[in-house]
Amino acid sequence: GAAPYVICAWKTDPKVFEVLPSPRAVFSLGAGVDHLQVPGLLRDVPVVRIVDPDLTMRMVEYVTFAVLHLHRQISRYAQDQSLRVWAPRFQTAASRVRVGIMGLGVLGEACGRTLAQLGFDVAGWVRTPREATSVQVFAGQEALGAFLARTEILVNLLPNTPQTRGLIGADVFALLADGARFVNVGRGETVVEDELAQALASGRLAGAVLDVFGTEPLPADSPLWALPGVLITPHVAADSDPDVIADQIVRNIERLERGEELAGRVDMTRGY
Ligand code: NDP
Ligand code: OXD
Repeated sequence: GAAPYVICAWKTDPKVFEVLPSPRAVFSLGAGVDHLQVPGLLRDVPVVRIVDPDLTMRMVEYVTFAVLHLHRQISRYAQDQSLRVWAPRFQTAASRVRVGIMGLGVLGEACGRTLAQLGFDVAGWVRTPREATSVQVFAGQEALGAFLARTEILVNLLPNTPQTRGLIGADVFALLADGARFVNVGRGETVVEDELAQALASGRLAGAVLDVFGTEPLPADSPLWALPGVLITPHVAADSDPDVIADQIVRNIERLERGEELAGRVDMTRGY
């Protein structure tokens, strides 16, 4: 029969790629492509991800919400409200709060810009050294300690790759500034979840907003559900608009037909 044309995939059964190992392209239906690191998919098949201003703005919305939620002590006030308690607390100025974003890619950059506009003192951590940008940038493993030491609200926007898997655990939490809080919107696999629960239970972390988990749905017996100061959402930080995805795929198929470079192609040997 004819060679399969393209595959559009979101957490597809890897068996698909055993049966159809050489499509002309694979389109991830999300920004992440970790679900496409599957044996059977040939190395030279182009893999494309979603890069879209609408998705980016949704992530900016969510991360801004999460940082403000933690910064403005909303879980404390929600608890007070449930007890009919009126208890104003000291509020630090945003300019005195150091936010650190792990992963300053398409999404991390945009989130950093908005948080800086709100007055937060923002820095980012990346893999590859880069020229100075609107926020302070720390690059590579050797700069991770300095980045963490300055960070009071840590935002994880890293992709799930062999290098980032299990990267955020007790060691990382121990290096953060006093009273640190955590936002995870990257991937659950980058976090050692029982060490996260421990850091929250012990008070090493003073709060968290968590959207992604090692196992999704988050199992009912996970301790994370019931920890005070922890807000959990079911992997909804930034959904993709189906019309936008369809349109991007159609335009990329047109490029494929014309023999042009695909937009949003991922280097799968790098993993993101
Ligand atoms: P990009 O590929 O544009 O950016 C990834 C960033 O991570 C880059 O800055 C990159 O560094 C950095 N990075 C990657 N590996 C390492 C490493 N080993 N050490 C240090 N930094 C590293 O991705 P996006 O910004 O578009 O998306 C990020 C992730 O967000 C996605 O992969 C996905 O997992 C997640 N996501 C979650 C959603 C949700 O609803 N919760 C929705 C959409 C995405 P460098 O700049 O040096 O390359
Ligand atoms: C994505 C996601 O990668 O929704 O787009 O997590």
